[in-house]
Amino acid sequence: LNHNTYTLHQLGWNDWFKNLAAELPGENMVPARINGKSHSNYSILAETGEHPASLEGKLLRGIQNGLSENPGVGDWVLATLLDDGSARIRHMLPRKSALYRNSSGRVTEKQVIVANLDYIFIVSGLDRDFNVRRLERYVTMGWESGAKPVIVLNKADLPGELELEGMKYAVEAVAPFVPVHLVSALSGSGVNDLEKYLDEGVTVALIGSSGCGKSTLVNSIAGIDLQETREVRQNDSRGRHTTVTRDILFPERGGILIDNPGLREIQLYADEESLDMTFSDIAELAVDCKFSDCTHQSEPGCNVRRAIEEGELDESRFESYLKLQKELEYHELRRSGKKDPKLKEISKFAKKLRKHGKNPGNW
Ligand SMILES: Nc1nc2c(ncn2[C@@H]2O[C@H](COP(=O)(O)OP(=O)(O)OP(=O)(O)O)[C@@H](O)[C@H]2O)c(=O)[nH]1
Ligand SMILES: [Mg+2]
Ligand SMILES: [Zn+2]
Repeated sequence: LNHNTYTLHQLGWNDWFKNLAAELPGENMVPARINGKSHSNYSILAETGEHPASLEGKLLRGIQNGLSENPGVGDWVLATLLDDGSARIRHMLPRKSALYRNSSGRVTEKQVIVANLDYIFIVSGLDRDFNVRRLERYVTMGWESGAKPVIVLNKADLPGELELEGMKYAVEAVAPFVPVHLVSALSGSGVNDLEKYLDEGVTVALIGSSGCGKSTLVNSIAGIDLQETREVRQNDSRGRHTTVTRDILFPERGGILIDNPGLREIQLYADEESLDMTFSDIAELAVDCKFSDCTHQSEPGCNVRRAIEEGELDESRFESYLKLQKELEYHELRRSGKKDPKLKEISKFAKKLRKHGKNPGNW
């Protein structure tokens, strides 16, 4: 078990959550943050330390009836601590930000990957994993999350120096406004540059394909090998032993790191505005198309096609944009009637930039 205890502030608690919690009914409840989940078994961190937890029946039914979302790692909850050291989760607090994906089931549903993050480290290995098209996909999810995306190109010890600069340049070209870091989690080079994002109460989540080095990086940032301390044994409802992997780590310098298992295939969950953030170069070009609803296929006076023809815009980037746009439309159609009100809330990608507070490229 984890013997460290953390203050609520160290866990990421703030006045925003405090005010929301004050609205919720119930007695004998304490705030806690979910740091592990396996099926219906949860692990939560409260001021008293770590507790195995399960959802209260009423909350569970609310989730089944679509009245409440399913809590995930990073979520803040209100829980009642029981005498045996376990806890009952009674409410989930609204999310400040969250990374979602679309489920690949029969009906598209959004699933939370991690909640309440301030920064999202999009990790890519500078090996065979390197793929700018996939990065565009992750960056779009990153903008959608409401957290600030940061690209971390890992395994910088592998390519030669010239090649390295070329790769960084290629990534900067496809991810406007997103800072890009070259690091080697293995040798530790460049890892210090990532520490500036971490501060007490600040949550950083890592995503990226399996094998890109997220866990190695998390250990390198935290400065210790935490791997073996990361599993919690607990009993499930039938008394069986199950293992919940803890995904939240606390580096000594402060901050909260959330590791995630690599996603084999990412079903994009995002809206048009997040796509426009990722492809802001195309969105800007489109402003000067003759028709405001130009699809950039064969319309006269299309500024996007002009830019492609004149070599200003990479055609494969434009194709990537169209592909992701199609995918979003497809999921939109399949989504089970329930429309996320947030989809309509924000009308321009510029708004999102402003929300993040100017000075992009250098959070
Ligand atoms: N050369 C090199 N190898 C690295 C580096 N970082 C990680 N690796 C290796 O890459 C492999 C995968 O690393 P992990 O940290 O397990 O990758 P992950 O992203 O956590 O993978 P999943 O948990 O499956 O999503 C391991 O063999 C690491 O030793 C690096 O900076 N350079
Ligand atoms: Mg891992
Ligand atoms: Zn056009």
